[in-house]
Amino acid sequence: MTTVTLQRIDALGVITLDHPPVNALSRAVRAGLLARLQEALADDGIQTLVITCAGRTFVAGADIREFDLPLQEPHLPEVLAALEASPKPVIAALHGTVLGGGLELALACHYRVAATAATFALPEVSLGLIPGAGGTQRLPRLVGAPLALDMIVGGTRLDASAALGAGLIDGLGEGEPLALAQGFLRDHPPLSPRPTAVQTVPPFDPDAFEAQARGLLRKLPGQEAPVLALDALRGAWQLPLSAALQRERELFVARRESAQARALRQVFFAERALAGRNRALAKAAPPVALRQVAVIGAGLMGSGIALCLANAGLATVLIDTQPQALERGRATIDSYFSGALAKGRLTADQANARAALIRCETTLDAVADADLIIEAVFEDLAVKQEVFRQLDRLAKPGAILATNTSYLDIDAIAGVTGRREAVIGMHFFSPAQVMKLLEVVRTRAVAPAVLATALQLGERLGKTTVAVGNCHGFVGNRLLAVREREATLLVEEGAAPEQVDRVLREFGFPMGPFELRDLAGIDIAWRNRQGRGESLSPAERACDLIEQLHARGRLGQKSGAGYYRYEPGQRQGQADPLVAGLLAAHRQRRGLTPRSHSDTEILERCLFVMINEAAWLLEEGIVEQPVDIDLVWLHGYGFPRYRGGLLYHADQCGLERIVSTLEGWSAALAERGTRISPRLRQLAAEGRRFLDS
Ligand code: T1G
Repeated sequence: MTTVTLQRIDALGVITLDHPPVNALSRAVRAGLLARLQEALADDGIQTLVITCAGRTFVAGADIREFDLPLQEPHLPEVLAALEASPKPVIAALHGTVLGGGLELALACHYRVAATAATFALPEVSLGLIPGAGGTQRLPRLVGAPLALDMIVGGTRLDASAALGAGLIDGLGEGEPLALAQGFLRDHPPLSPRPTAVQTVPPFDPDAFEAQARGLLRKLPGQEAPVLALDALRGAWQLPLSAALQRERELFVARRESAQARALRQVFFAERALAGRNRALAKAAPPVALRQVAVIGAGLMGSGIALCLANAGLATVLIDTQPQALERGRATIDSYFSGALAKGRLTADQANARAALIRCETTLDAVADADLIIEAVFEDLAVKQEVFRQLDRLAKPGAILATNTSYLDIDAIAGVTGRREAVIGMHFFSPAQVMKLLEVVRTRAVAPAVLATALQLGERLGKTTVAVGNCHGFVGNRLLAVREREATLLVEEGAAPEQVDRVLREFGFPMGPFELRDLAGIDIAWRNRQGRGESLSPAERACDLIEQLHARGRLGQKSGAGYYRYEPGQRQGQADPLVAGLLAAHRQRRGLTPRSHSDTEILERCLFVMINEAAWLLEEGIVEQPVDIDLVWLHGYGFPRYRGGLLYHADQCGLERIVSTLEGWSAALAERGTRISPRLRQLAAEGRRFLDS
């Protein structure tokens, strides 16, 4: 139910927007605001106006759901221009997350007061857009060009005290926003209109500005919106106001239709739909109450998981039977909190309270009171099975036993316990306290309440939590293995690792498969291949580059050399002639005549085999919806967000073209035991898309 009301309190006209859940500026809200404004201006009893919002936040932006519709009047810039032109002073009374069009609305008011917990941002570029209602013109006039650049192009968010210091708001305090506005009015009589747009941008160093802009754009490769947002922003001092506003509007309207904006909108709503599905699952089978959680293994993953739990306010016992490992884990935790304190992310009280939630122990007996136990020990099936035998004996009845394994068979782990229905996978990504993705892996016997508990915990930890089935590598790592295999076959055929990495980096991945392998460690891949034994196809087994590098002690960044050579302290590798020689000798041994590959072939080979494997994941019921696969790779593997996700991208390519391309490789695919998924063929034949299915 949407309402925009005007209430008179003495000579104050209070316009209240009420459009749950976040007061997005839908057409109805814009029309209501314009109508109430005109009523207030016509009412001689009203001398001053206040714009405020009901509910949990002031306007959090334009209504994203309208962006796929034709533009509808009244357009936001016109509404805000009318507001700013008001002959009566207008105060914006702010609280919650004042974002996008909401901040632009506030900027068009003459004064702004905010609750101390309010935050401010123009996040449009994260949606492939630019501020489209005067934000690029009014913000720099209030806060200056450098901070406006950080906010508009860099996505910087300000809290209320920073906003006050920057001149974005004129007052802040505890309590109801309307009361704050009334107090401000009392303390500043008489207020007069103060249009923002007629002010000028405070002087700044243009060279420093351009250097700052270059630095920001370097961090946003491939994204179109930040470049255009910067272009619009420069208009604030390079163009007359009306021309600058016109340019901003033209750029914004064009952005709405762009492929990148469509893709980013798709991701925005997919993330929220997933959270809704997880909440529904948790309602269907009430989760187990978690009073205490135990983590087994204080290594990088275990201590990261303990941090996630403590940050979510959960009492945690971190257990490692190796005292030195436990000390290292504790040190990791303490340095995390002292770092958060130093950077101002946490107050001293918050940091101390969270650190105190983590108790360290050296005996597995300490799991006795835990409602959930997350195992994060060495990635070896026998080792994990032994730990689960002990946990099964020591954990209290009803306790849930979770494993953080990243690809091992969880049914084989559950099978050694007497409580298979209570065993589940919770695959965190490293570093756990940073990475958003959590794969919750169902076993054959898992109880619905156990699944619900893990999903609810994932949401509580702020993770993108995706329920997946049990198979080698689950969803994320199974697709990673397919991409890695294809990349390795490409270099066996004659491509250089640095070419493959460049192509995938230019597509938008943070790094290519060989850079990633060197980062994660060649020894991890070596152990994985050893563990896969029989399941390696002859073609994969023959392509033993990993074994050759491993045998030479080239373990990647950690040993100074892997596929690339690393100068001491350098994370950026250099192509290594030794590896080129090793590849040439390998091809010779295998009787392969090296050939060149186009960038297009490299990209399509890597992506299309992943898309085919993703279709198999759907076919096998490992994952419920195509969008889940997209969210796994967006949040766990750096798939470029502005491309919408792996299967969203497949839909943009066209499934028919993908199938016909795969059929062109069918002989090579057959050699490595890969078949084209019937699901993919069917969708292509019916002219459908993954994300419609
Ligand atoms: N439009 C439509 N729906 C929105 C929305 C929006 N701007 N923001 C949130 N929702 C819905 C969301 O889909 C979900 O719906 C519910 O609100 C709760 O959201 C002209 C062009 C505000 C920080 O980018 O960052 O203004 O799933 O689960 O975690 O220049 O939502 O319940 O059906 O995220 O508490 C700029 C986007 C738009 C802000 C709240 N604004 N939203 O987070 O709840 S472009 C944004 C958020 C623009 C102007 C330009 C967050 C939040 P459902 P939620 P939350």
